[in-house]
Amino acid sequence: MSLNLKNKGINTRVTHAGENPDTVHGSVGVPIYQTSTFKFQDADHGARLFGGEEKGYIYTRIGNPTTNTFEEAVTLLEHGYGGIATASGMAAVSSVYMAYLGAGAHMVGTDAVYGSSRMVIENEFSRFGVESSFVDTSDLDLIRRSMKPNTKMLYIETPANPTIKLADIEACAEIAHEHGAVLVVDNTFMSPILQNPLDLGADVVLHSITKYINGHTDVVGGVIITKTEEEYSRLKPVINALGGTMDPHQSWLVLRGMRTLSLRVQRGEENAHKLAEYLEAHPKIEWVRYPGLKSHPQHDLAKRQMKGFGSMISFEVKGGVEAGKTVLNNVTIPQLAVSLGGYESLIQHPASMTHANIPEDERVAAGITDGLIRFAIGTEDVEDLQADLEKALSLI
Ligand code: LCS
Repeated sequence: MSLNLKNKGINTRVTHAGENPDTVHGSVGVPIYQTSTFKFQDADHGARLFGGEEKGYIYTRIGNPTTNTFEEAVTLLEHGYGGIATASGMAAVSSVYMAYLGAGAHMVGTDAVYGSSRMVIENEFSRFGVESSFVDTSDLDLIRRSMKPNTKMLYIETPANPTIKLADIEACAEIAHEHGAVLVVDNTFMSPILQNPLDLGADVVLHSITKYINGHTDVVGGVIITKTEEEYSRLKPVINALGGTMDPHQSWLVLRGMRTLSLRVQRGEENAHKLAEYLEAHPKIEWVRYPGLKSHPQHDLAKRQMKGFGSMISFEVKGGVEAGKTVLNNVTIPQLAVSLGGYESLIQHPASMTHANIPEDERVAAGITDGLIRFAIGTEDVEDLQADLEKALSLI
């Protein structure tokens, strides 16, 4: 009897999606098909595979059983039609841009996206005649005003990195579709456990799986999931041709990491909620932004479109950059490193690190102020994290 996961809950899906792809030996663990190419049965078989008359593997850049198992599993979690795994999150982002944008096209994007997702448009795609408007996508009227007759894509990150501002996915889908544009959502900060943009009208969702989906800070990767066969058929040849596909060993590691995704996400969120409340009440803290706090300007939207509030917090210490450095240099459990979504807590300073490539005026206009500290909360004991922060804050 085969297991039908379509009618099962998210925890059952995460545990069993992509199980038993080995029909030869029945291995429970997913095998790694570490091969670059696949042998045809005969000349006609090879021709049929290339002609698309028969399904089968040809060459690992185009498709591989281990990678395909991961793609099917993550597609099931995002309620999509098809998934395409990529070598990194940026390979996913750039491939989506390449598929939908060209000379004379315009895109509207979240101003506080991950730095490279913005800079690759402003510095590279602009050389090929792509226009862009990066705006505060928590403001629906501003999005509407930014759309032009040649806008082909609305690209949002929600919550945005690192301002933790939200965009209303359903409303963005409506605006994009009214203008004949696609809505693409970078769902990295939520993971498929806490937010499913395709259910809210998005056409394409993508993740840096370097973060929550892999969750162990040992792999870089990305994935794109489409809502329809049409979007999948638009994207798949672009990624095959650009070559930023995922390697079979990478796919195996990511599948292994993904099995504990819902447990890690739940634990991280519990910790984050408590720490956000602790920081908000602390006399040395200027402000805290976390979607689970009533003080978050879009707390109601968070409750409506997200299944949980996640484990990313941003905050600013009274005394600005220098006081912030005291915290960064004196915490001992969170490690001072970029990235997020791993089992361990990480802390960093976006203005001088992840978002340093954005020109200062644009960065500050997007709300990424000099004093902002980004805190990615892991699965440690929350009492230990709080005591560690308290000690660092006491040194200011
Ligand atoms: N999208 C988001 C929301 C990200 O945070 C990142 C990387 C990417 C896409 C790109 O993914 P990658 O190619 O690195 O897998 N964010 C990082 C960050 O915040 N710190 O270091 C990398």
